[in-house]
Amino acid sequence: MDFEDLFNTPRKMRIAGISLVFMLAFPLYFHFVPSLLDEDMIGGGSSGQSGNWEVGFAETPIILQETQVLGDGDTHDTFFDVMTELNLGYVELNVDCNDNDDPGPGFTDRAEGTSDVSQVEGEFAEESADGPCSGGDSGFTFRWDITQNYTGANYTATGMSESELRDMWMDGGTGRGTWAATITAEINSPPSPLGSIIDSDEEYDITWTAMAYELILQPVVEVEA
Ligand SMILES: [Ca+2]
Ligand SMILES: [Ca+2]
Repeated sequence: MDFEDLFNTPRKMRIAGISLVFMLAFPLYFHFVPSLLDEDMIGGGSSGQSGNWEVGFAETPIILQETQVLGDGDTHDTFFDVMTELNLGYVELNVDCNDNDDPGPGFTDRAEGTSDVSQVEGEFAEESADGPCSGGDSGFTFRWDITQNYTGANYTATGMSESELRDMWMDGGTGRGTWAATITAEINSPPSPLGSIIDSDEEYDITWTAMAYELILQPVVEVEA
């Protein structure tokens, strides 16, 4: 067949034109449809495609602070109600104290604590600790991860879908409720009649922090060389 025979009538030209459209349309169709299936059917929504992401956390701390002066063997119950629509990264209880009542070294007071997580949603381990009231990072700290492995540090995720990241960075609705702890004071003073006059109590700074956050995901745009 001569090449000219293909186009020598209007009808043949029209058929050739339609054929051309299909030749272009089918590869385009098969090029795009799998990616549509990926997103809408396989990945569950428009977030199914894997890629690289800048992962960040916009943090909003929820804080409760109180100060208690306690004598030797005194206890104080502290409570922290946590309710938020945001995700929770962690809950922390920090008890600080700085015993500077005694002249010279020694006879440092101490802080003791035990937690009560029975009124909190989810499974959390009880904590207990004690530490000296020596200023700086003294006393003790309890910390519970509400979102597993939460640090709040930004990072780049590679080869992950948006929904996988959202599943990873969520608290599962746990951590809400009333966090509680009992703090017990241990007061030490020089063994003399004046001892209890020199030092009979200590001031305890109690700080509860629930770190709430919003996940910030930004796709990393690949620039091909
Ligand atoms: Ca003391
Ligand atoms: Ca003291």
